[in-house]
Amino acid sequence: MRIFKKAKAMNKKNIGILLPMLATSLFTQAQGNIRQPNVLLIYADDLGYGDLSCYGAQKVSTPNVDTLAANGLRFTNAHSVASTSTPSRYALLTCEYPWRKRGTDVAAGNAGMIISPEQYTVADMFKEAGYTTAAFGKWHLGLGSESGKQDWNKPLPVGLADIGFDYSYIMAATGDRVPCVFIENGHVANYDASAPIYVSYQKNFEGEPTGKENPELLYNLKHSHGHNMSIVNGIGRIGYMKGGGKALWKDENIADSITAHAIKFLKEKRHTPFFIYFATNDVHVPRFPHERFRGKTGMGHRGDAIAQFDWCVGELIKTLKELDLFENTLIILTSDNGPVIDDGYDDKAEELLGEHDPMGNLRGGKYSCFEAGTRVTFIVHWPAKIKKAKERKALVSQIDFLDVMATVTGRGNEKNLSPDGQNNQASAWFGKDKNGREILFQMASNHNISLRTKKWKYIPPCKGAPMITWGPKIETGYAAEPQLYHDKGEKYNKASQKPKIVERLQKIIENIRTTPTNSKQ
Ligand code: NG6
Ligand code: CA
Repeated sequence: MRIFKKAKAMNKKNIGILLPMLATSLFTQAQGNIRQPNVLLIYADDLGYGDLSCYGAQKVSTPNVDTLAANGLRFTNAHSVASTSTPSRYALLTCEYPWRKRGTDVAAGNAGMIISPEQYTVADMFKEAGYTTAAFGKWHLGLGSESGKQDWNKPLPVGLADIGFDYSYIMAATGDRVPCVFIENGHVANYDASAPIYVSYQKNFEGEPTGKENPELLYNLKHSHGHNMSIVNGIGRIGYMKGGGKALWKDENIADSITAHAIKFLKEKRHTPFFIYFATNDVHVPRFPHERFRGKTGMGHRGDAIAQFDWCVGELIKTLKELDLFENTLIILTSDNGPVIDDGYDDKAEELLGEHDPMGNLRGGKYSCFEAGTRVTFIVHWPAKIKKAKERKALVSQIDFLDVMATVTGRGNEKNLSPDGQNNQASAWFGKDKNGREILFQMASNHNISLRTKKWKYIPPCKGAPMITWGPKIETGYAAEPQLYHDKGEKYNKASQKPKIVERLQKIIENIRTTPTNSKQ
């Protein structure tokens, strides 16, 4: 079985790989100004298939994203690997399915690093190819060597630098989880020595107010379910923290802050090829956009957070254009999972939704086995390569990110570099192949793995209630019977009419659960 370890990428065997890379890079240098393309991944959080105007949204306008779609490829059947954040992000960065790794469920803010330093990541791959690499915004993949043992007042011993990122300015977990501070290259940014930081997911710190006991202190947002532990910026969170002082973030400034840091990085690193992982907090809860976006959509904070997301995209585009890098920058815009309307705060997202359909006519949503859980917006913009705007129905999965990106850096003809990705998908991602994958896998929050082919969607039988029981009003897709759908809306279960197909697809799922895709290369 192949083992995808970072060390392996550097051993002698791989000189065979590195030499052609060197040749490619010499070749590109010899061409004058032509250099390897920059790559900007814009990774939204909980953005629905129907949340962008280029995907049919009417009540919110996303002109900057729409420009990318209008000059690039807009995919209609592209998927994240899971319907929640941590497993999706794990899969995107390592291109290993999350069910192969313990601890990839929605992570606490004090989780230790989930991707181990020995693992090979997309950032490692870019670094090997001579790129400068950076991550901004939501992380949610753990930090430090051991869960719950971090000393947030000192540099964290293990972090993004160990998995290929030269620079990072990130939130440890989510907006709704403590610690509510940015971490820059493993240190708390704007660290305030007068307010040392303590974090616990077990118990509160003496004398600290909580959303549960002190609801009068929730001056910015009240919770609708959960989120009643520590209060930061007048908003209740998951987990307890003490201290932080001037390092504590203000939710209304998060989008500005990550955008400003990314722009600074772009300006400084303009002369080398770069890979930027730009992971927004929008449109995850707590949604609390800057006041200049408030009231823009009439849909309250959720809609306004979409407008804010679009603004971030616009600022990045503007900067790339100013630096004359827009032509040769590959931009991929997508989301970690599908949408949820009320995810635990009373932000009036349900009341003000009106005709807007975040799910874009798909069934289910975040957390779910149904399509809205993982079918996400996916736009590929690369002026140097993609000359004509197109809609693409190809089946595309984020599990192929690393291997497809390897082809972008000139490593196209090698074996796949990740446990589960396929480099032969590059032609679909860049518009040449109209079909994409034959099969892709979608993991729900209960770990049930569904499968999609061009024709069928198969959801294996599993335990669990048909609706989420703890807050969000979302159909889970969990059922004791197998489900086989041909229709986009997943309404008509054909499983009992097509037992042979069910049997075949069930076997494929059992196989992918235990056997990495590239283990037999
Ligand atoms: C849930 C949170 C939800 C969100 C989610 C993770 C509660 C009641 N709900 O447990 O608000 O944080 O986890 O979302 O705590 S994700 O997009 O990062 O996966
Ligand atoms: Ca998410």
